[in-house]
Order: sequence, then C-alpha cells, then structure tokens
Amino acid sequence: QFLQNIINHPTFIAGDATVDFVKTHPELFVFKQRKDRATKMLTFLSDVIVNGNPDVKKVNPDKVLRKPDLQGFDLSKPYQKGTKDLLTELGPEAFSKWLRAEKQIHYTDTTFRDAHQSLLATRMRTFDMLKIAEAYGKDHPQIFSMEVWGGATFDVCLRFLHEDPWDRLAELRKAIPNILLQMLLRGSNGVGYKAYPDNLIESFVEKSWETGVDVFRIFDSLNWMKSMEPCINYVRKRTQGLAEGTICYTGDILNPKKTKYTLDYYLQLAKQLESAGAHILAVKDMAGLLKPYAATELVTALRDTVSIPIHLHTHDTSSIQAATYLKAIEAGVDVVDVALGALSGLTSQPNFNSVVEMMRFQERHREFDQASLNRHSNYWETIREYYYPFESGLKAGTAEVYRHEIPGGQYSNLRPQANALGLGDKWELIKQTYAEVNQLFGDVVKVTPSSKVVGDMALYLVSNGLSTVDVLERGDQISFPASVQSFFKGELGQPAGGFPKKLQSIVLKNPDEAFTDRPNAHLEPVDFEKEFAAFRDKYGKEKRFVDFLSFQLYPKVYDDYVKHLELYGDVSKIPTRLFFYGLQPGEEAIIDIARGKSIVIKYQSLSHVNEDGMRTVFYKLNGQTRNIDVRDRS
Ligand code: BTN
Ligand code: 3PY
Ligand code: ZN
Repeated sequence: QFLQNIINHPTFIAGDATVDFVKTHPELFVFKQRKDRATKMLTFLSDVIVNGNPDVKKVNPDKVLRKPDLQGFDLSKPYQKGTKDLLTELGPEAFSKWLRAEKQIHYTDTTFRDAHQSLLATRMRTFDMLKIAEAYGKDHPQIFSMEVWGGATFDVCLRFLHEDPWDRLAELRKAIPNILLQMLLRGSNGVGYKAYPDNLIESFVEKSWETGVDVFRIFDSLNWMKSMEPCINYVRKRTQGLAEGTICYTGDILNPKKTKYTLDYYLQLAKQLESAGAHILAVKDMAGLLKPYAATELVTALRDTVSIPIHLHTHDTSSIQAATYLKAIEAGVDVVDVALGALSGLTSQPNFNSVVEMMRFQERHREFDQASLNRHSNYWETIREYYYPFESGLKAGTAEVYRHEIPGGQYSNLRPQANALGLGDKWELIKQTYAEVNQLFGDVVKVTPSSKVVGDMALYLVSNGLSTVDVLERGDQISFPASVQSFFKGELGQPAGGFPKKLQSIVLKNPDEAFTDRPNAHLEPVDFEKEFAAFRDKYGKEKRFVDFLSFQLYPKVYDDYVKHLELYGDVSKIPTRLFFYGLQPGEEAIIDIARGKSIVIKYQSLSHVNEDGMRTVFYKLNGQTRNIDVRDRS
C-alpha cells in the first residue's frame, strides 16, 4: 500500500521526487484500507458513541429501553395458507370477486408502513420488523394484507436509516410467504414527490411485484385519473398482483355548503377507476375526515355504483374513526385498515385489537386470537420506545383536523419541520395558515405530494410574516417556494376544477408555459440499457437492477446511501438501540452481521480528544483488542 501510494503520487510520476520526498509527504502514510464488515460496523458505532446518531436531535439519558420479550412467540408451527396462496390459486380477477362476496370483515394491518410513518416519522427499521414478521405470518394467516412498503418508507430507508428498501421487501416476503403484502404507490410520482418517466414507473411496478408486493394501492395526490390509469395498467400487464384504484377523500360530503368534493364527485371517480381496470377500490381518508355518518352514505353508494370490493383507509387524528369503521362495516365495506394497538390511534390507523373486539358476536366478525394480537402489540409497545426522538408530540385526538385537514402522515413531519425553522411556537398559526393556503389554492386534495406543497407554502408565509391576502395583493414581490412554482406549472398534474387562474399567473412568470396534460409526457423515457450500464460503471458491476431504480428515483439520496455503505457497511444489521444511541462503556453486544455469522463487540472505553480533534474508541471484537479512531465533531 505504501509503495502504491508512492508510485501513484503526482510528484513521483512527474519524476520530481527527491530524497526528502517521503518525509515531506505525510499523505503517503494514509492507507486506503479495504475494511472488513466488522471494522465498518465498529466505525459506525464509534461515530454514534462520539458524536451521536445525526438523525437523533435530542437524547434523553434517563430513558429506559426494555428488551422485547419474544418468549411467547411460537416459530415452530407451520405457516397456514393465507390470502397470498388464494391469490396465486385464483388470479386477480377471481380473487376480486371472492373478496367482494366475503361476508366477514377483512383487515389490513398497516403497522409496518403507515402506522410508523404517521407516528414516528417513518423511522421504523427493518431490524425490528424482521424480529416479529415470521411470527406475524404464522399467528394471523386470516388477515387480508399487510401494508409494508411504499409511501415515504422508500425514501426514509435510504436517506435516514441507510438501509436498502428492496432488501426490506425481499426479507419480509421471505418471512411472510402466506399473506398478501401491500404497498402505497403515488401514481405517476412513484414513491417520490414529482412525476417520473412512464417507463420508469412501469419498471418499478414490475420489480416491486417480483420482489414481493401483491397489492398496489395506487393514488394520485389530486385524484387525477390520468396519473392513476397508466399505473393500473402496469399492474395488470406486468404482474399477477392486485391493482387498487384509489379515491382520496377530502372535505365532508354531508356538509351542504361544501360543493366541490360531493358524493357524486366520488362516485364518478369510483366508476372511472373500475373502468380503468382496478381490482379493488380504495377509499383513502388520509387526514381522517370521513365522519361515521358520511361513511354510511359513501360506502352504501359506492357498493351500489361499482362491483369491485371496497377497501377503507383512515387516520384516527380526531379519535372517532373506529365509529367510522363501524358505520362502514354496517354499510358493507369489504376491508378496513388498522394498526396493532401500540402503534395505532391519533395520526395512525384505528386500533386493530379493539376493532376486532368491537365486531365480536356480530355477524360480520372475523375471528382473531386476541391474546395473540395483544402479544404482537406488546412487542411494538416495547420497540416504540426506542424511537422516542421521532414521536410527533400529539397527545390527544383533535377535532381541529376538520379545519386544517392535515394528513396523518404529514402531521408528524410538519411539526419537526416547523421546529427546525424556529417556528415551533407558531404551530397554531401554521395550522391556521395551512387551512388558508388550501382555500387560496382552490381547495385541493391534500396528500403526498400535494400536501407538501400546501405545507411548504404555509411555512413560507408564516416564516416571512405574510398572509394569503398579501399573496394576492403583492405576489409579484414574492419568490414562491420551488414546490409551489412546480405545482402551479402542472408538474403534479391537474387539480379538480383547474388552477385558480389569478394565483397561477402571480406564481408563474410565464403562466402560458404551464402544462395542461400529463407532466410525464414532457419527460424523456429512461434508456434502460445505456443508463443501467453507466450506473454500473459508476457504482460497481455487482449492483442490481433494483439498485438502479433506487438511483433513478432518488439520485442524490442513493449516492449518499452508497457512500455511507462504503464507510460503515450494512448498518441495517445493528440493533436499534445501538443504531440510535450507541453502546455504554462496558457493554457487550452480539450482532448478526450476516446469516449464521455474528460478531461479539465489547465497548471498553473512550480516549480524550487529541490535538487533531480525534478520539479513540477501545473495543474487544470477538475477544481481540480493536481500536477505532473517530473525529469528534462537537
Ligand atoms: C467480517 O466478516 O467482517 C468479520 C466477521 C468476523 C466473524 C467472526 S469469525 C469467528 C466468529 N464466528 C462468528 O460467527 N463470528 C465471529
Ligand atoms: C404517502 O404517500 O406516503 C402517504 O402516506 C399518503 O397518505
Ligand atoms: Zn394513510
């Protein structure tokens, strides 16, 4: 290595190396090591010990984190046949008919996706899911599906957890072979915040299916058919999975003063989704605005309007959404989305365990072993504590949601965003402004990514002391956030009723350039052969096609992920407590770094910081002394 450094040195190559060359060039002694996995992992842990995990803003040193109790779970029993087996047997069309004819209510468990997205800023790690996934599949084979992928999880996996979303999906598939796995797909926006080329979305759908997704919940943040239709086609053409066409519910169909999102509006949309080939119709109540009696009207009318099964999703922000489920079940809804007790309620889904009990001794009841549901909930109760830095702070249900209409999945992100901008004590004003911006924008459907546009605008106005009146009166002096400009350019598609023309011409320098058709139509298709080859040239021949898809969706995030991987290895194998908070002096941990391969780490001590700003962390690794030097960034 030393010789390599000399012969590659520019001075040496130029033939200018003198006798003093080695002495005057200390960089020759910096050896680029091919670190083994254990060393990389120790490097990560050392960084967390010295500097903290950069994703954790505030550590509570008094927090007691219990070990989860896995004693009660029986992994020796076999998997029983479930909905995945049934889909394989019947195929999507017959499966859809079967579901529609089912009498007992079906459940989708969102614990592995929306629940933690909405309560814990999407931070749930694969490690904690895999510990319980096999038991889940064996204990609850009668469940309809588990939502485990998509939405914000793809981005957060790579960006903050530094783990691979495809590996997560593949591992969950392996652990849960019998139950349908479900993902949330943002139509033409894929799992991102903007439109992507159609052929990229098509390929993404195909690889998601191959890796393990069975049910694709396809929505558009403006309820725009033109964004959902191609996606429904990709699922039908490229997979044997189920396409769930989705209505995003907003407003209040029972309020006669609200004339934009009426019952008829939703029924028209439902018909179009059925015609487009959806196997299931989803009603996605992302903010939890569908009140119980509105659910009666909506579900009854939808059952009369379409002949595909209806799958209802809500968020319990108001705390009355179990009543909505009761009414929806009475009206004939086929599937409802719930989360295991410990990760339910508030901005998450209603409580699975309790909804099952609500139905007990009723004709649509589906039997679940309550002791088992509670055992699984207790696991998550323990695990949730590890994620305390990511709790949203919402303590109780709030009827305010009917005014601000902030989606559950956004709520837990908007608040820390506001704090980060120093607007923490303006939270009331932000919620109020969010509602006003929605009206200013013409009362739009608010769900990722359109909800982010409204949120960005609200934060912008509050931080600049502006009101929506200011926007209309002196908008020419305002430089609008990028997402707002992009929205009014039509880059997220077309809202129902079109853009408010006056505001559009205020936001855009050239309103004539705004799209009126699909934004994807303006994007070059991906040249897969050429670009995949270029990707492999850059990142290595061993990279898979799905890695290329990650890169295409999030180039910068993916690049950072790879850098992290090279430096620290696969950190998804590190237990969560150590990942976020490091080890305590004297603590020993056994980490499974690969199947059947584990290392024993004992953290011994930490040196003082030296004159170069470095500290040494002392370990025993598998009984041998090992020191790691890290920069102290404090
Ligand atoms: C690495 O691959 O980065 C280092 C792995 C070290 C694993 C050692 S080998 C002996 C012992 N047995 C195990 O299963 N793990 C450790
Ligand atoms: C997402 O798109 O991530 C959502 O959960 C929207 O509700
Ligand atoms: Zn949701």
